Amino acid sequence: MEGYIKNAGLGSILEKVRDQERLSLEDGRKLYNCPDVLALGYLANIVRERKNANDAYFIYNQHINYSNICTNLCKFCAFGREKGDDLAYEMSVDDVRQKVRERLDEPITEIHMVGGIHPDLPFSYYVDIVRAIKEERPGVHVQAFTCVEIHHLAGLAGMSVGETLEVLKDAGLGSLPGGGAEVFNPRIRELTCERKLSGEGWLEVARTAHEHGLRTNATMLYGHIETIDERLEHLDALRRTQDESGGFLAFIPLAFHPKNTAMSEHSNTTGINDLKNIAVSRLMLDNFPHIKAYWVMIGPKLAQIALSFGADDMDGTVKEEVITHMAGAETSQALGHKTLIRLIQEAGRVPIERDTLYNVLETF
Ligand code: V47
Repeated sequence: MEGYIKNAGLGSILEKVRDQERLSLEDGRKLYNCPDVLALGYLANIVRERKNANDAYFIYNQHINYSNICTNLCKFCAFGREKGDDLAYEMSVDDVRQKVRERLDEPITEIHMVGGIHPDLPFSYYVDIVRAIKEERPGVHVQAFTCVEIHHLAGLAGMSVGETLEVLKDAGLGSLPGGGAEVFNPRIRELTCERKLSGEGWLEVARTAHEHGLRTNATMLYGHIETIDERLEHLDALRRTQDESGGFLAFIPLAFHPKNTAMSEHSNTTGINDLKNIAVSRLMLDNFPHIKAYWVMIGPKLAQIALSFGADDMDGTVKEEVITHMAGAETSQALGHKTLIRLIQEAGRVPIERDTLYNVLETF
């Protein structure tokens, strides 16, 4: 295998990976530019197995998107709507409660809840929806509100981000999902999401969450106008933040879905691009414990293969996914518990049902 990796031009990176030495941005460029995806997978798999052995995680979760009304209206997003739009919706606290009640017979351990940047819902609404979820399902872990939403909520509450997080924590918030990161570079933000919190602002909220004992995830939306260097800069910013705080749990590369967006002239990402982003992120983010292959975006079949290209997690059952499906995703909106186990076993990995914080619930 050593000869094969050398022939692919990655011999010096193989040595660094074996010696557990940090890869440079130049190494990252080499990896992204390497046409041999199997060589990338081989390297990423060394790190993947060192960190997570033969285990592949999944979770029994439920997604709730409390509202799609959004003032940011990012060009890559098919979910956000202006208030008054025919497709705009907003759940009341009781609607959110009802969503939880509908599935009380299922062994859901996590509720993943995000929405848009709503122009006029008060801070109390956000506290109340978290509280309502915990009242209906006291044992569930509420992973809710991206760093962008948290920044908005702090503005509504007239409090610091830290104080805002403390109030939400008291209401039952358990951790933050990784959305809203997009690509941190200001050029990309200017061209695709000019009203959104800056990359630096996103990282600052994540840092504050970590200081307040809340773990968070991180994402990168790839496959639109970003360059390889802008991807690497994004990964490097996450790596440096993680060096300081250690609070990130998982990184999830998000494949851009162009349909119904203001960027619909772009094509969908390819399988090779998806696998490259999984592999390169596993190699660059040496201080992230987990890399997720989000089956909703790349499809269950590729997510299964991604388990040999750096990923150690397939996310979960999900159900009623809206954000990617509004943007034309052709995957189903839910995967059964049994299907997830089968996908992982067939990939030659050991399926581990986890909770949000990666505590093992059951090994199959
Ligand atoms: O914040 C928006 C992205 C994110 C599109 O933390 C799009 O475990 C692709 O962050 N094509 C929401 N992506 C999803 C997300 C997520 C999903 C699963 C697990 C976790 C986690 C986080 O999706 C948004 C935005 O970055 N997005 N529009 C689109 N057209």
